[in-house]
Amino acid sequence: MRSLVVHLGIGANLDDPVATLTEAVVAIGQIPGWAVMQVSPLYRTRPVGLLEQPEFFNAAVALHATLPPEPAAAALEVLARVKELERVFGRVPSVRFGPRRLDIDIIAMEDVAVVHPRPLGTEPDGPDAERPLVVPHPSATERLFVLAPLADISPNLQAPGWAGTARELRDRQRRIEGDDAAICVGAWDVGALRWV
Ligand code: PH2
Ligand code: MG
Ligand code: MG
Repeated sequence: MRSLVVHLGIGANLDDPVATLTEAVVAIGQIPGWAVMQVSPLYRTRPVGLLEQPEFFNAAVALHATLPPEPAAAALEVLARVKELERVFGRVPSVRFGPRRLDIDIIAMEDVAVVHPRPLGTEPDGPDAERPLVVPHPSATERLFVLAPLADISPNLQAPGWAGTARELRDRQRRIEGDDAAICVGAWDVGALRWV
């Protein structure tokens, strides 16, 4: 086993998204062998993909995880853990890009670069179940809702294949999507375990 820094993106836009994300951060920290290092500010974000749906809230989490040394095995283990959390939080299968109660995506895992078929049951989005697991996340660099919180906690992160650091990519994406696309609405309070 080895310890890896894992960056996760979390998002929600149904029911009480802020409460869901708050509870999700706490639950992520309770996974055996995982330790949360940093929780980003919370952002209110414009829906990407399917526009006619409630606005999202998004954040990013950096954690240390004890994982198998082999990259694909490590990525599959993280995927299994986050899918289990999504299930616990009551995510129901939905259309791709559609509304969701809790979405947890693997943004990056240090030097891990993996494309691997998804194990059955880890992708609830119906017709898209055939999409492979890809780490780093294939569209992270084109989404301000991922880059804005990520750059706040890990500005110098440059995952395999990225053309720049999280901060550089965030700045570029902000110019493309505009300031309204992701608005910071709170900072994580480590003592209170919520955004304030
Ligand atoms: N997630 C999606 C599709 N669109 N838009 C925003 N603003 N935030 C998200 O987390 C999001 C999205 C698919 O997972
Ligand atoms: Mg997602
Ligand atoms: Mg997802």
